[in-house]
Amino acid sequence: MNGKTKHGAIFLAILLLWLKTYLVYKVSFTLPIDHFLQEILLFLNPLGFLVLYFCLAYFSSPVLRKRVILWLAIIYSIILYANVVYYRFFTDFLTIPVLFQTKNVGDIGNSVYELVYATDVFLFLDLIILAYLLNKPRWKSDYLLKSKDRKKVFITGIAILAVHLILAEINRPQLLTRTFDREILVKSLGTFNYHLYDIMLQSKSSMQKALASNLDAEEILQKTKKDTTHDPELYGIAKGKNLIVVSLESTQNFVLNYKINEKEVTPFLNELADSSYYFNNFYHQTGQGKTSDSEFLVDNSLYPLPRGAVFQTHPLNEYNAMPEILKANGYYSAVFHGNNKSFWNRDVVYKTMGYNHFFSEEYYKVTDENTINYGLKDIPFFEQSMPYLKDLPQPFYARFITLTNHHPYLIHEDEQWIEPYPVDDGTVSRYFTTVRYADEALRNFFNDLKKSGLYKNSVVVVYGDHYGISERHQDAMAQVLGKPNLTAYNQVELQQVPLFIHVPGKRGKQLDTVGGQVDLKPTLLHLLGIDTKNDVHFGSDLFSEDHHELTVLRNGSFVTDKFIYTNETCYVKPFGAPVDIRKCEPYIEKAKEELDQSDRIIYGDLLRFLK
Ligand code: GP9
Ligand code: MN
Repeated sequence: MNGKTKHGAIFLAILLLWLKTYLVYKVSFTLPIDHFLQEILLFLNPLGFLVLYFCLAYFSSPVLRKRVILWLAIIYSIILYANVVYYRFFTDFLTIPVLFQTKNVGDIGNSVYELVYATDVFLFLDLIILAYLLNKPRWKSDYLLKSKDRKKVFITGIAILAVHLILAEINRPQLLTRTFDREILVKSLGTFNYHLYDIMLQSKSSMQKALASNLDAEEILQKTKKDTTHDPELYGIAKGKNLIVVSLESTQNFVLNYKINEKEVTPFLNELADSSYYFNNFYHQTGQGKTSDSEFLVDNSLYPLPRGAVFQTHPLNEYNAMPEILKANGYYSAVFHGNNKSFWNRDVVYKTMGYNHFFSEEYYKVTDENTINYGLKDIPFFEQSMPYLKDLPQPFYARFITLTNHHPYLIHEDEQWIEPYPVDDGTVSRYFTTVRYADEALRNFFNDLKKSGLYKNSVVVVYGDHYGISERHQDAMAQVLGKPNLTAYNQVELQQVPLFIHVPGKRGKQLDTVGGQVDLKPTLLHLLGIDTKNDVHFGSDLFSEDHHELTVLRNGSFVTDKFIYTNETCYVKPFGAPVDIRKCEPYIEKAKEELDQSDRIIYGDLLRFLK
């Protein structure tokens, strides 16, 4: 047997999967490459892992080895493909907590058809080639491999991985300790090393609670600023009034005042901007938990987690959520949502957060006609909610979660009140039609609130939960926004969601204050005259003159009154020219620290030490 073919089968598998992974990086993921080192890293990053991974085949008996190699290749390919499909929907990579959320992922029903392409079979072509080649007698050589040679392969794998990690660290110092952005992790580490890293994070976070002590709690909670600044005129202006909060599914700020064929996409929201406080510089700060993350932000003024949905991973933590605080002030609280109660683990979390009642799907008359996509359509949802709302003991805190404007943005023809946007991208094109529908649903709801007399007695808040159009649609979005192309700066701007706060007796006003969902809790409590000095929160009152103008997004990008920081670049507003990084430096550490502290509170379940 000559030396060359000894490891043949393994090398063949490594080579095929290596090339496939690189191809997937280039075709299926959008991984911006800023310089040559990054391109080298991207090319190299599957290799070290693959060599070590296929060393596993050496543990099998020589007779079975070829079969084991094939199975290893199949498993690798399935994980890679799962990432491709997940990426198509979320522009993000899988994490361990997300894998345990399969119930919700399964529920994306309609969306899945859009996410699996016929051409995907090419992603498995290498397996067929591999199976065919391994069947040829030439690869028999692997049977005779000596243990000395196996060691050589293993050591080569370690060496490649070491070189790769050193390059990755040069490219981005503190990669493993300070990075919240999965895109950078995958780009530098590679999909599979990243998964291993993720498994490590998972074990670490599980241990953090067990190891957390009163002392940690004191240290972190000391550091967490308790921003209690407020506007003296507005503080307590709605004392004793009801609080109604509406979450608008996937609604981004750019749809406001947008027209298609001279027709407004959001005629009602545009009117609402005249009769309430409208924040046009307001950001979602959600991560993988999407809607549930936005709910978490609003009720707790803590950041959601960098991986997975906090609703799923930490539902039984001790929180000091809005419903609990309001309960202590005589309020009754309820959530209304036309989807099944266990989606995002809501039924469990709402109890933890102190809600008195959850009106989920089972409280509504749901028929084939009045549902689309995920569940009950927004118009019947609000209509059927009204009797329940009127019966709640007052004052109440009521949250409504809309649903119709959800990917893949489906609408019945007779309810399509605006033309789809003329662009060759179905998602972007249809998006406008479901936004238009949700806008009408909201108009009806406000009319009903007025008729019932609740309107004049309630603070009504409406906000967008998170983006609806992911970065994957940037070509179509550039067209929508009339720009030649979209920059990283534009992508951050696109994370703006609308926020309206209607305060009885107060006229409309547009506010340019930079803020995010984390700010809602102190803002709303202050309007109701409830002080926040003993509450652990990361937000600050949007109406305060001293409002903390640093809005940190969950991936570590941030926005201040003057700058936007993303992809390690500092951009100056309003046109987004890149500027010297030093301009952003004062905030970079702060932003990281804020996310880090919030994470430590959740992982360690530190609020339990406060009780
Ligand atoms: C599901 C709804 C949508 O109940 O809130 O969730 P999302 O996919 O947007 O997180
Ligand atoms: Mn949502």
